[in-house]
Amino acid sequence: LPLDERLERRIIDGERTGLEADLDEALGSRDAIAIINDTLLSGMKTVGDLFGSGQMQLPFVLQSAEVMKAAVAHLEPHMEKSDGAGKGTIVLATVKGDVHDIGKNLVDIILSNNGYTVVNLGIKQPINAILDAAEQHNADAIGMSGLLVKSTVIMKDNLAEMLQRGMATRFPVLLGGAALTRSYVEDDLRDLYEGGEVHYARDAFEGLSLMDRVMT
Ligand code: B1M
Repeated sequence: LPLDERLERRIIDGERTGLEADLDEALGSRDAIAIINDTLLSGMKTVGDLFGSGQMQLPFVLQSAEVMKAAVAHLEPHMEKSDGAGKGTIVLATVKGDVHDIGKNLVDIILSNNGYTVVNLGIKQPINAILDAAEQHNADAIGMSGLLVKSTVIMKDNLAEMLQRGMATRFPVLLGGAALTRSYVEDDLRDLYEGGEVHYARDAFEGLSLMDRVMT
């Protein structure tokens, strides 16, 4: 198989042997971000489609996720880093009840590489933990990730909780994850999040440009 297809296949099949060598070869002609966006994520999308249609069982999805994580870890040192540190602090978490963290961790990498301090709380984080960390670290923003449809409801509850506690004006919120849509965040959630700032990030790069905007 050609290199690109081979890499995509490794994600789909959860096959790690030879992964690093293929990634190194790919780095010869493209940058790390392009390899992730154009090739690896397309493999993950196929995994999601196969799982969604019942053609792939969960343990195999997990294997694919492990290979994806290993690939990102291998590519990370090759990513461009900006010199400017200390642009601001964001507390980042996958919301309560949700274990998906590949996207969140990509956001962490992209923001960290671009001068932000990221306090990454991990997965299944209740709003209390997120708000405690935001206060403790004097965060400039809160980022929540979630891939399950039920996580979109949790995010809504989290915003309601922030409103109720009078914290909406304090922390701008960035939301991302495959189950969200732009209109859900920018129409429905914004409507209820009166006085606060809530943004939708389609991918890690939109997350970065939103952080840049929030900080100006
Ligand atoms: Co799960 N899973 N999974 N899964 N899984 C989905 C999300 C699903 C769509 C698959 C499907 O059915 N087609 C489906 C959800 C359906 C729904 O809610 N309606 C699903 C399901 C059902 C489940 C379980 C319930 C399965 C089960 O147990 N029966 C279970 C859930 C457990 C739980 O959370 N409580 C489960 C478990 C798992 C694994 C553990 C096996 C594994 C996760 C491993 C891990 O993350 N460590 C897994 C995986 C890998 C997937 C799919 C296949 C791939 C997700 C992924 O990593 N994508 C996924 C299918 C899909 O998404 N289409 C699926 C790559 C990643 C880079 O994308 O996270 O979207 P994503 O991030 C993007 C953007 O969304 C954005 O930036 C990234 C790109 O730059 N982004 C942000 C994300 N967060 C952001 C935050 C920001 C900004 C941007 O700012 C704060």
